[in-house]
Amino acid sequence: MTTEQLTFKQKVLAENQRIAASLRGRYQTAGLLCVNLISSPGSGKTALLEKTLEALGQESPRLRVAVLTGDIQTDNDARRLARYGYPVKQITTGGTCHLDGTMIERHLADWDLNDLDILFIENIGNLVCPSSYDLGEHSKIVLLSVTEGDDKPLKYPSIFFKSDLFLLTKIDLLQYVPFDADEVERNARRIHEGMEIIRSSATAPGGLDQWLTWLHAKLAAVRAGEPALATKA
Ligand SMILES: Nc1nc2c(ncn2[C@@H]2O[C@H](COP(=O)(O)OP(=O)(O)O)[C@@H](O)[C@H]2O)c(=O)[nH]1
Ligand SMILES: [Mg+2]
Repeated sequence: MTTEQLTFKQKVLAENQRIAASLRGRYQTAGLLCVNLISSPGSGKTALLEKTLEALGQESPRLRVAVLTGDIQTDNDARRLARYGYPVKQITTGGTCHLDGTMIERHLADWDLNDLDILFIENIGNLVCPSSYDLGEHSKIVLLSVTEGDDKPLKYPSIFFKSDLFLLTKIDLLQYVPFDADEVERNARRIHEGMEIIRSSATAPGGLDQWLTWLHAKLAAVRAGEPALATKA
């Protein structure tokens, strides 16, 4: 990278940081939990959200949740998620490999955050670019499925370092693939000591129970005043 390119990238990231700080303030004022889901394409972000919205819809009282879902092309995911009766918007980036603060700000423009308890953001399928862009969220959550290889935390350390939670997805397929679930957890904790890890499945009964428990605990912490921290450097 030339010096000019480096300076430009630094300016873009600094501007994003400014917008993220403003979003963080708005989430805080509204007492809203914001989580940013990040993974490779196909690891199960939308499937996780589908099952999560379905489960939350059966709870009483019903939490007020909304979803921003990002993709390079198509509104397929927004259509999948809109079935559950919650507000959903697709962010189509047309080529950009991550969501940034401006895109979030723009798509939140006509939602009153005071009317929401949880905002889910499904990032673009990519383990690299989204890790550099703070969206003001309380937590980045990295998903990796059992078909992707247990060495991936070592190959993509930044996103494992910056995420609060690692969801090991598609655990129902473990019996069919050579994948060492204990080893992937060891690798994740080599990068991020003490990282919280949940094994999940969007297809097995009860496969999301631990995730739902985590989500409720996080919401309770935010309501009790836990701040959203700026993304780790
Ligand atoms: N067996 C199994 N398949 C899953 C699971 N989660 C997602 N899938 C499948 O994996 C594919 C990609 O899932 P999707 O949610 O679209 O991934 P995304 O690109 O990360 O949003 C779809 O065919 C899903 O049905 C799971 O827990 N178990
Ligand atoms: Mg998706």
